[in-house]
Amino acid sequence: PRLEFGEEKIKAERMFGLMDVFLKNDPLSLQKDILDHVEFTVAKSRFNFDDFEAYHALAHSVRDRLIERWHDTQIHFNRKGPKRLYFLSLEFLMGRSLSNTVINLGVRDQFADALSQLGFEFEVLAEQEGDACLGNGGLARLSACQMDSLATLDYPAIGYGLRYQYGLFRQVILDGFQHEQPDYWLNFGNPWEIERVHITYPVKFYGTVTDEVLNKEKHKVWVPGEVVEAVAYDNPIPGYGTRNTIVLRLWAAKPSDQHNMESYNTGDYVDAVVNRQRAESISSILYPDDRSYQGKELQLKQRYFFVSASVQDIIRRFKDTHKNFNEFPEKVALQLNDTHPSLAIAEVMRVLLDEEHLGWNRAWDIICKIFSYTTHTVSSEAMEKIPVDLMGSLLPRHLQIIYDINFNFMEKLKKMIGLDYDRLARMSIVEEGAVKNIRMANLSIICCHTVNGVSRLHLELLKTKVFRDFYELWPHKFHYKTNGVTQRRWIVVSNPSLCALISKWLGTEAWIRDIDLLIGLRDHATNAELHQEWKMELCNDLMLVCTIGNVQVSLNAMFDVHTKRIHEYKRQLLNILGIIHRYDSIKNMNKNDRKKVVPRVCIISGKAAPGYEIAKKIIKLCHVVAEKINNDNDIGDLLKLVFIPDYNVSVAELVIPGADLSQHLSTAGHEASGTSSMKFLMNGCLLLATEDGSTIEMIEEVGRENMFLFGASVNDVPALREKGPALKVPLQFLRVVRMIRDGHFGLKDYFKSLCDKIETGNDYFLVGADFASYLEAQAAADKAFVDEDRWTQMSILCAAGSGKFSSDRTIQEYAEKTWGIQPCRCPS
Ligand code: GLS
Repeated sequence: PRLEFGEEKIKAERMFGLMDVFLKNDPLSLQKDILDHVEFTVAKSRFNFDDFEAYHALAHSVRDRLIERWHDTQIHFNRKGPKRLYFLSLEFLMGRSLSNTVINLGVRDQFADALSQLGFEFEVLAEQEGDACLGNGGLARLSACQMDSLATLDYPAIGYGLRYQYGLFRQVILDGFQHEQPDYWLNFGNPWEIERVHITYPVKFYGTVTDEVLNKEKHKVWVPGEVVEAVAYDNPIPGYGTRNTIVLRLWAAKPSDQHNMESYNTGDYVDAVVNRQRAESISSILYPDDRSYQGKELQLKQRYFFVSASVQDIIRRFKDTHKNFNEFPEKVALQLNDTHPSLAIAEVMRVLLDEEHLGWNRAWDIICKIFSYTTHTVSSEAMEKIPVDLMGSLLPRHLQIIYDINFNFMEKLKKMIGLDYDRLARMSIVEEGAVKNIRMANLSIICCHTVNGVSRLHLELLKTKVFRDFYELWPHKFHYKTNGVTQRRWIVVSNPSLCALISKWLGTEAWIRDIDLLIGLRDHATNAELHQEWKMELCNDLMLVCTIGNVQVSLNAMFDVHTKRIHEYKRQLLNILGIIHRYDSIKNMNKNDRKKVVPRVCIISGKAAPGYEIAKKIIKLCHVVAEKINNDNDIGDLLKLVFIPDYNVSVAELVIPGADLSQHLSTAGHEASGTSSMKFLMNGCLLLATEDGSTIEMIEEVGRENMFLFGASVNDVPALREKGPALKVPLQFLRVVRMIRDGHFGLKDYFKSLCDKIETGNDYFLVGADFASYLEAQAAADKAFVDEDRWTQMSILCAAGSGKFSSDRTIQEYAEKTWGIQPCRCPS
């Protein structure tokens, strides 16, 4: 039963009554707030401050408004006591906060006016903000979009993550090679977070487990060898069109007072302090590899640190209002964003057993009701494994618990499937072998009530391949929620002119909260007046052109964009080979034929993991090819190739609105979902894509005729691979690979290993096999582009059909079908 806090309730009611006398949004109040922050927060004279200082003062004034709403939301949630969602993710790619925040709070124009009277321009100040890059790629940006939707749809949710001091490395290109530089993003302060010095938890590592008798019952006691303190940093996340503001709570590691006290008496005081300081390194760095687990001690420490602090916080919040754990599953839903936070399962079990003394059966019953898991991976090889030795030394009690869970599961499984030892071995949490490992995906499937894939095709692959054994055992556990992205960031913030155009033609701004309304654009898809305005919008590539920098391009060209992490399966190489083919063809054309060529500006952008050699060679190849083409006067404006360095959320916000065509070339069956395609689609950009991940669902929404599809389907892939050296590849393909091998672009020895990778018989990602159909799709895009009306109509239909790919839809499905949470809207 909930405790009633009579006093607090009365206080809270009084506060709601006072709400409208709190922060005001008229120009004078805003100006006063900004100048107050200049003077007292930034500590500059209000008569003399620059853009950067103005940005900080502005951000603090916006933050004040966020805090006010967040407090109100918290009070409301506390009064209502709804079931809460706890979203655990090791990565959040938030990007910039200012523009998104003022739009969600509905105060953008007010702030812009107030600033202009002070002599500042909102857009200029917004440019002062750096990106918060606390994540690698799609998975991390998805978490950010989902937080925006959770707040907007009024769900009582909290996000938990790590406050890395170094975000994803900055990519610097020197002589065409990628170099990595640390992103010490907190250097200039972060106005969007609130440090909670009083919200801290001890996190234990190493040590031993002993038995203790308490009330005649035996209990395990973990005596740690090291203790580190977790400090909370809160980042409020405002909803759009609602007062609700939720929080993303990020943990930072600090030395603990309980740490190694005795060494202070031994005379090595300075060494002891330096040692203590090392604790901070736990949360200092984001691992830059987006698809593999390194098995490093620090990485495991980091994961447990984040999980332990979050679980303590969740249980503390629950115990504030509950005397026992009976209602825990009705009040708590824990979402594991991939297996990265899956140690939370063992941690909750440990707390319930060893600290709350609930007994195995009760604790296990709770575990099975509260956890859900989403996998973002398509291959078994990429699944996370933790060496047993490492786990045993760092987290000795957790290893015991995982062994116990596994023992119970294996016993049950034997009764169900008999002594099929191969299958038992495959399904066991413990992988036997030279190095024994804990399989975190198996742990997650066994303990979670629901396992979600991120697109319909992804679920199919999970059922038939990756998790087949488990699917046959528990078909009811497996579901999918196709990913989505937030239209607030990806249209309203990043493409304001398109936003205005859509609102004008739909006659409402309601689509910003209710994306299904976008479909209304279909009614105007052939309207000449809309075509005229839409074309103007499509031509508006200026921002993109500015981003490209010093390469001269024609505004009439087709802007063809390929932006994402560099991976062999994403096949940036296919794009570059296609560009070489285009270059070679133009070179061999006569004057008349050249007149028919559609001018192209090809843009590629993305980071390679620092240790991923082949990916780095792809980046270098892109640069040498660009060097050759862009300096060939004979080609002129007909073809340009540009690599934009340091792809991040802010670069995406510039590039996506300016793109005419975007490429999504993963070998079918390798992209779990893909989310950048959704952002392009919403912006009316046409897609050139394989039938992979969520693209299959896009075909249903916008129609095959409005996309440029190519390549082997997921069912064709195994047979093509099997052909090996007998696989037929087109002559054009052999020719372009030969050009690289022969040193047409220089560095032929350096690129040899890259060419070997796509040699027939070796070509795992089927670059050669898909080349002919890729060129056909490219030709179809050229043909459509010259027919302006057709292109415009296709573009309108893409935007109109993109509604399904809003994260609002994704979150609503999760809330209703997986988490069992209800909206809880704060009165406004
Ligand atoms: C990823 C997948 O590779 C993407 O296809 C997917 O869109 C994304 C979000 O679900 O998750 N998995 C991963 O490890 N990084 C990703 O971007």
